[in-house]
Amino acid sequence: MKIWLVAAVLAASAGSAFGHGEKPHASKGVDYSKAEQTPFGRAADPKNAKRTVRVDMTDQMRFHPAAITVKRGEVVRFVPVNKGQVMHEMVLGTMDELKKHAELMKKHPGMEHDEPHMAHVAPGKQGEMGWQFTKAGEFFYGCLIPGHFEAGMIGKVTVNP
Ligand SMILES: [Cu+2]
Repeated sequence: MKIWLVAAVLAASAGSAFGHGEKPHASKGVDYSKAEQTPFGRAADPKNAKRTVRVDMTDQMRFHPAAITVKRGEVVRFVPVNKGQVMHEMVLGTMDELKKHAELMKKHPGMEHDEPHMAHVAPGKQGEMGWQFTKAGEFFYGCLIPGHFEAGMIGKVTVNP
């Protein structure tokens, strides 16, 4: 009986921390100690970042910078800034995952979602996202608003061992 209760509470809290569309952005209400390991790292409290990377997003469908280099284990505080007139988002992932996700967004343009590895930023606003790159390799960030990724709105994160 007790075990079931604990499981239910855990499921409920995981749902609110990593669920879809409930949080204004990733840094709020996330229990980082429970952050899941993904193929491209894990969510981290932006307060623990020693480095802030500002990423401008433009209606020319570009990120500036379009490439960054980090050390494995490093926690980065990303501050995506929307310099354009339309919605943009910064979604971290592997190239495979971003491509799949972009396809999904095309089929369901109204799809709302919010997870610690993504920040949706309205025109003129800025977001915040903390991420720890726990694996060496090449990862990416893309804007998955339909059409943007295909237009080249993509950046690369090189994680050195
Ligand atoms: Cu965009």
